[in-house]
Amino acid sequence: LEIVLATHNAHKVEEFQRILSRDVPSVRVVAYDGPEPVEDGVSFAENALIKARAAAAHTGLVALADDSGIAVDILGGSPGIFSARWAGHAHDSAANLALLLDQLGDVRAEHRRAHFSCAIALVVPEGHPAGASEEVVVGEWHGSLTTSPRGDNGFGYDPIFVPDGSELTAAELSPAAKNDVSHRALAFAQIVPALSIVAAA
Ligand code: ITT
Repeated sequence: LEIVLATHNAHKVEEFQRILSRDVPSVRVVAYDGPEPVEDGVSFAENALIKARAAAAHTGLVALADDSGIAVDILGGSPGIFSARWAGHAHDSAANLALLLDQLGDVRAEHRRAHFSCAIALVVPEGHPAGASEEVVVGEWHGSLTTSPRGDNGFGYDPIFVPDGSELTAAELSPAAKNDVSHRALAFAQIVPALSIVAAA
């Protein structure tokens, strides 16, 4: 099965490819280079569906999309769906996490709770042998935020996120260790059954 991965974020593509080749090796991923839809949903799930629908419509292929971000309890769930452009510049991770640390100031460790969310949408277009369908799943990864960045692996907010049960930040974990437990891995595990059915059709 050839599927199109509706993301322009190279880090997500890399994590997806590792997880896919581990869990559904019969799937081959092609990158999406068509027009980007306006992500005007109010949730990770809505935005993931918007992206997957656009990629499926443009390519005629089965599409997967990821919409994700980090929610900080004491900030009422921000940055949330605005995580990619929290400091105003899309994908400037250093600026985004510096702003977030600034906003938290010297808030004590027990009040620095946060979680990553990842919504994955699967859209099977009309005409596919499996029949047209849509499904969205969400995975969460809970932990707390450090006061300064640590580690070089991963991307985005990984250097300031310490998952529950770990002393290391997500950026200090190996890629394989992150992919065993992350919000993306948890969401992915939930979409595997549907993906396997589509792959077998
Ligand atoms: P696409 O829309 O092209 O997929 P994007 O990066 O713009 O790429 P999002 O709108 O879903 O995608 O933003 C996700 C942001 O959330 C991302 O840029 C990171 O800042 C953060 N994020 C998501 N998953 C993360 C992870 O596993 N580790 C660290 N930060 C993550």
